[in-house]
Amino acid sequence: MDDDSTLAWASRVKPQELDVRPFHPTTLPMLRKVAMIGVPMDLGGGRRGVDMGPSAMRIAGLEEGVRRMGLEFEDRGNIAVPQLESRVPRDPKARFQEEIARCCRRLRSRVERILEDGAFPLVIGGDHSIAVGTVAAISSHHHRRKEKVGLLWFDAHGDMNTPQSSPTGNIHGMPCAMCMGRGPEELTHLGERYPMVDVGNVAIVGVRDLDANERAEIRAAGVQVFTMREIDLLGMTEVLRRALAIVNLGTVGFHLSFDLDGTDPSVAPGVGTPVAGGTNFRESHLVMEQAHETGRLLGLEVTELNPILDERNKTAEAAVQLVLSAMGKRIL
Ligand SMILES: [Mn+2]
Repeated sequence: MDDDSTLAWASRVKPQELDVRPFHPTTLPMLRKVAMIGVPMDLGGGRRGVDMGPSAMRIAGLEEGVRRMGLEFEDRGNIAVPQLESRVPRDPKARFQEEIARCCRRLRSRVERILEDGAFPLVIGGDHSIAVGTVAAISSHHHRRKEKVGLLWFDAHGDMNTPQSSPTGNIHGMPCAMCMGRGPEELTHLGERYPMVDVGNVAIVGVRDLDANERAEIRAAGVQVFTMREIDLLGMTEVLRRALAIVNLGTVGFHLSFDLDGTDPSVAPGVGTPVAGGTNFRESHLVMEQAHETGRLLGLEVTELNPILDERNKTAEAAVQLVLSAMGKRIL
């Protein structure tokens, strides 16, 4: 962010206003069954490889790990995504928008089915553009029950661009803004509720790489961003306490959209867009553990795994462990 006190920005909400305890009563069922959907999507990014993410997670033992925790696991396969080579982007400001919207609509209905079945939706990407479909599903499902949802966005980037601000036109740099109603209608109106989430219920954590015009977008939106600087200054425990208070304020719970590039490349080298200076191994797990601890996690999505850039599937194996932490795996 700009040099005018990032800490003051992150501290806009006073800690005393953020008592994490008195949440709205929740109607969430106990987590018993995890249902996974793979989305081999790479139309939203500038580099090939993240379409292999779902396979790499399966190979790294995701199902076995979840089952070993005593939970049921159902692999509901992959969403069909067109091959990048077979397509030509129509709009350079929002590349492959039609294709991405089509896949996200498909993903939305698949995730809604999982929620109706009373299972926990686990979405494995794929580039981060898929979050529009996942969040649309979770938002719509609860909107029909007159409930609001929050969004915890873990990422090295803001994903707050719009087609106007984006230097690349890659949609994976825009989904967080879209979930808050900023961007092309075809994607922002993908759910039954507009916006899918209120800006006051969104927290972005782990940011360290923003585009020049994206900073203005963040300020215009008024979304709460906790950059790596806040994590350094306040510690991950306090940052998560504040972030979780925001996503749970007046909501039934929240969705966690976890971009693996938020984690430092020393822990997760195999990601779409690696950026130095990310959260370490334990800080990343703490995000998952504290999210689980609230008992209000509505869905989890892990994105931007790029097996081509990985070292012997190290990032996929780390990602599986992170998922297990979010499902309630404990050290002791
Ligand atoms: Mn992202």
